[in-house]
Amino acid sequence: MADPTAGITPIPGNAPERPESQFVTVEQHIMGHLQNHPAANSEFIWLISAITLSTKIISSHVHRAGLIDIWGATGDENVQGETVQKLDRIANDTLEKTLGYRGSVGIIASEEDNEPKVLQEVPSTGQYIVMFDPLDGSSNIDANVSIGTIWTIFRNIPHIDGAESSVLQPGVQQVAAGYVLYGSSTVLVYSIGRGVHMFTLEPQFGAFLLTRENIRMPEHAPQYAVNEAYLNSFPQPYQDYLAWAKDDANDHGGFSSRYVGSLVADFHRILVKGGVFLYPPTHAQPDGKLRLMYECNPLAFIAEQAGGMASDGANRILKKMPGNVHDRTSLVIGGKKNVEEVHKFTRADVAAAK
Ligand code: P6P
Repeated sequence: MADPTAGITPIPGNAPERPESQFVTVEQHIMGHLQNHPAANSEFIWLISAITLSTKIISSHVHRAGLIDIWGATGDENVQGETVQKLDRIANDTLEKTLGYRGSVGIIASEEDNEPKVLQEVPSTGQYIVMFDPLDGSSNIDANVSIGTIWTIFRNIPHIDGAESSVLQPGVQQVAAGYVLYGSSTVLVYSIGRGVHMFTLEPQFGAFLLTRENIRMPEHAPQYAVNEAYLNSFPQPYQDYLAWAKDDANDHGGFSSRYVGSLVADFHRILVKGGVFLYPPTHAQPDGKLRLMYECNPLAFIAEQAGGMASDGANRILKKMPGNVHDRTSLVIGGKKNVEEVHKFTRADVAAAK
């Protein structure tokens, strides 16, 4: 068989030297970065293999949606009151089953489940908590728009009784986080706090192969992503920022707008090309729409590891203390200078200093 990795040359980073022709899987890459890392153990790699396996299975379903009867809704509603798509259910069940076989996973929490689930009672084994949005943007499935899986890993806190309280940790406690984008290709992006790295699924033999290392988010790009239909219900500072961004007379030379309406797709574009994503508070969603624990925290971890920033418009996302596993938050995430431009309007302290 021809070398399947021919032409896949990772952008050199600080990874250990290896022959150009050798391909690097996610598990192999993490092993290379784990020296004296708190998660440096085989249990962690075994856990990561549940995420790579699950998302390969989900990818195969997503890319066959329509060919087999997985389109449309199940007729159920999830804890969010949202209609559960068949693919949502498939993705959620796949993640729960594979993670369930990993003895190191003590607790899982999903956007699809009311409460976190305890998988391992004995704290000495279940040392990790895994939280995920199994298929974010799933309402776009039938329109063939890119969708994604977002995941995050925390350490379990066994001396705290009950799953609900163990999962309520601030984002700075994340051990690892990442997402998988099911788009024109299926890409996995992760960080264990040692930079941000991207892998592309090679469908020929079903492996995620390293395609970009140590990704740095552009500090600034004249592009914003927001659902402008809600403009009139945004708090005034957000309206003022958007008016400033649209005003060609300003020294930024004019912004353009890109909005997919699928968080993982919008974020991945910003990670690679720069810009800023905003989901401000609205009349309908006064705390913002997006979920802190399994949407905003993982993406904020990735953004900061890539040199970007993430806030709720005022406060750093990773420092927010959750009150409930399904807490919502407003979100401003993107290039450092892009987010700072927004904060000039949304952070009274910064605005006052102007
Ligand atoms: P709106 C998808 O339903 C989602 O949760 C995110 O993926 C996306 O960023 C957001 O909602 C879009 O929300 O209100 O603009 O449709």
